[in-house]
Amino acid sequence: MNWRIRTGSLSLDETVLMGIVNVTPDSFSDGGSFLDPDQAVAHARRLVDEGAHLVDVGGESTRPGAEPVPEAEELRRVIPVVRELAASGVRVSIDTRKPKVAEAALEAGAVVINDVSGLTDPAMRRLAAESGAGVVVMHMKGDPRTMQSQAVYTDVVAEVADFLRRRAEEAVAEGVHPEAVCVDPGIGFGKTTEHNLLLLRDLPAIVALGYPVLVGTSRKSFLGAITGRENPADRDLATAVTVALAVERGAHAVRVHDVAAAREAAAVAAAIVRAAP
Ligand code: HH2
Repeated sequence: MNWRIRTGSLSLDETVLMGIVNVTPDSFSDGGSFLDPDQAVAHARRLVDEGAHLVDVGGESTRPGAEPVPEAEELRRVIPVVRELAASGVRVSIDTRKPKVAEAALEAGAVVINDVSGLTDPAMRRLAAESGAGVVVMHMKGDPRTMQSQAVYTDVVAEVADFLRRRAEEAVAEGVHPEAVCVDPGIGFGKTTEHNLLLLRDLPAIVALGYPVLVGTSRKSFLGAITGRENPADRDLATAVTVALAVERGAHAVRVHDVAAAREAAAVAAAIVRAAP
């Protein structure tokens, strides 16, 4: 199985490692660390050296309660970083909800659109179809400002799977190549700890949709709630456990801050899954 991205495809035989680079002052874990474009580029290169297949560049925090960032400011933050990385051959995914930002990032060389609003904006679907970019369709309830007050589900796994199926089908109907679509249950986006755990436990229900599945648990607050680790940077061990379990349950890609740890966790989990008698 392959995931079609703009310039070719990524093999899913091995877990795809998406390294996180937030060019923001306020991301919950690395906010303020990589606001300077040179620092962001240097960090992205470190992640590639550690094994990242893709680097996810974002200029707007989507942590619960985060304030939206104006388009011009988001462009100012991310485009120089995308341009420099893409020019040196790094595969870049642009983490944005704004079609204009995605479009400029694609022009600067990005190959994947990572849209945490699930391609709800028709302009984003059009752009995805016309550009041939890979797309991540993620589940979120409401928007980052309000999502935690909307964390109400009758059956979270069925509802998230149904949302992803409908959004993916809509994108394909509007011209996005079916093999360009990757789906993501949106861990932490309008979900309680219990909802996140159920989505991870029952991940095979998302995998059964037939699209590549990306999982983003990295350093998120439910891991702090379980382990007592208050500082997000201290949650990489807990994150690695989720990576192993997600891979064991069929995830094809993971979005992480600590790429080196995730790489080992994914490799061990995949080896166990594939062990021959
Ligand atoms: N999580 C975050 C941001 N983008 N994209 C996808 N596809 N899946 C995710 O789970 C996901 C995502 C939030 O994490 P982070 O970027 O570390 O923090 P912030 O939103 O505060 O910048």
